[in-house]
Amino acid sequence: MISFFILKWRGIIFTYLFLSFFLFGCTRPEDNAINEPGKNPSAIDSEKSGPELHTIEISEMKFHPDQINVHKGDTVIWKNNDIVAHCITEENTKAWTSSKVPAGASWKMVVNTSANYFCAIHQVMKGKITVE
Ligand SMILES: [Cu+2]
Repeated sequence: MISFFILKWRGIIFTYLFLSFFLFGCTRPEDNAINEPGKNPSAIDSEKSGPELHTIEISEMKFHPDQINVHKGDTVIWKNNDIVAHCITEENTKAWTSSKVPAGASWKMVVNTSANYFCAIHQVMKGKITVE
């Protein structure tokens, strides 16, 4: 009778150990992947995401924002939400220009170097792009 109980408990204990081996075997690698030290998930995301898109709105005769920081190869898009046409022109050497951007239209450019720019139609309108 006693040996029967011992065998029964042995069976339960072995079953428990057997199951827990599989349960821990399945869950532990996932836990480690999530909590692995030195790996910041957001840092990995930012490495993966390629060139960014920056939007500058043109309204009330101003660029909004009038200063932005970008990474080399990012795209900047100017959206003319004003009621008149504007242009986006490199200020110092006129290295590049959008030509006339009608009201409601937009123009975009891949940025590789820092630049001061302005609207050649309304020369008080100025902006700056800094490549970090
Ligand atoms: Cu303008």
